[in-house]
Amino acid sequence: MSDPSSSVTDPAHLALLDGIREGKRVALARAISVIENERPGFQALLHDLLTRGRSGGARLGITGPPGAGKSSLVSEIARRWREGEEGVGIVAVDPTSPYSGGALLGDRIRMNDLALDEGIFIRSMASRGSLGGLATTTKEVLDVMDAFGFPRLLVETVGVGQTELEITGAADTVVVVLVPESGDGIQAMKAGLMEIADIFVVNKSDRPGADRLVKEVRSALHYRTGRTGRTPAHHGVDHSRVGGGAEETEEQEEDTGWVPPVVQTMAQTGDGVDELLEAVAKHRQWLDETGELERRRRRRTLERIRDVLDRELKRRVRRELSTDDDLQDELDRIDAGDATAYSVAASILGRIALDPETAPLPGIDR
Ligand SMILES: Nc1nc2c(ncn2[C@@H]2O[C@H](COP(=O)(O)OP(=O)(O)OP(=O)(O)O)[C@@H](O)[C@H]2O)c(=O)[nH]1
Ligand SMILES: [Mg+2]
Repeated sequence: MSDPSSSVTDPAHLALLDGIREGKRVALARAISVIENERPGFQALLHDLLTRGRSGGARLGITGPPGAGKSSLVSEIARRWREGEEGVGIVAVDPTSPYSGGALLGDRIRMNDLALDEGIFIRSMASRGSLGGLATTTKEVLDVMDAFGFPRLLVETVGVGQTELEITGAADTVVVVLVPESGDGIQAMKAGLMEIADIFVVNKSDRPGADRLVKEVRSALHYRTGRTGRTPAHHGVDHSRVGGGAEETEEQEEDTGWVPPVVQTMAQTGDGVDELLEAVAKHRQWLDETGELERRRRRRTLERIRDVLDRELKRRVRRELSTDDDLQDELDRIDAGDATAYSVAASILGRIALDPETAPLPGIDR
């Protein structure tokens, strides 16, 4: 039975909502496609899914340079969670191609027979939506998996500049994977990874230079915390303020903060993955106890409102100005000195806002 208060009007989408409620994976897969392709009514679908309940699944982000072993780690982690019978939703984000990274993950998972596991759902996607950045769509797909009821969510992004940093908008806990080769230690500082990492992994510990990299990262972390008397500011938040008054000593401040541990792994063999999961659990406990989880989630929600607005405005502008022809009259008026790009933009904005067809988000009452 469909919910009479639903904002979804499309019968196909109503069927998807029912299917998701009944735990049907095929409905989940289709709903994700609707959202990924930003098909008409996708916002209403998300709205309904999110208002009807979330599992509040823990979101673990894995990022790092190409080939660092992120997918290998993801499949090892998923396998362990499944041994504990927990459902796992996985999103693999590929910055360049919608296929290669995800296909690789798919292969790896298949090797481990994980893809056949009903408790695991894997989706790979491109990092850029048609109108958003890492996007909003990636985060929405995680939301859908959460609404479906997966208590564990994993998101893998290949760290290339911004996407690496954007993972903080998608995950509660961010794991940055580094490898001994290619001077990653130094690069990490440059790319701002120090700020976003909750946990560092030095993978490919079988390779030479692993111990040195661990030391490098540790000393960089120590330098940061030692110099400022604070734990690293994470996600724009000054952790020294978490749960403490101004008169606290530096030592006490550090006790309430989080110093990212550095864990060594060999993802290929699974060595160190148990230790990594212990660190993840500890971080989660820290998030809960300090109220940081709540703060991070609220910050993400705030970001989401901005993202959705941004995307919706772009969408409407595109619809309004689908071809250059739409602007010929305005161009003439600008030529004649009766208008400027600014006055034209202002009047288009007014039109977009007032159009009764497009003013509310489709299917959602104001
Ligand atoms: N020697 C060694 N190789 C590893 C280890 N972990 C992963 N690899 C190998 O590194 C290669 C890349 O592994 P992936 O797990 O696909 O790495 P990734 O970071 O997901 O790669 P992209 O998604 O393409 O960026 C594969 O050939 C793995 O078998 C490790 O601990 N030691
Ligand atoms: Mg991968």
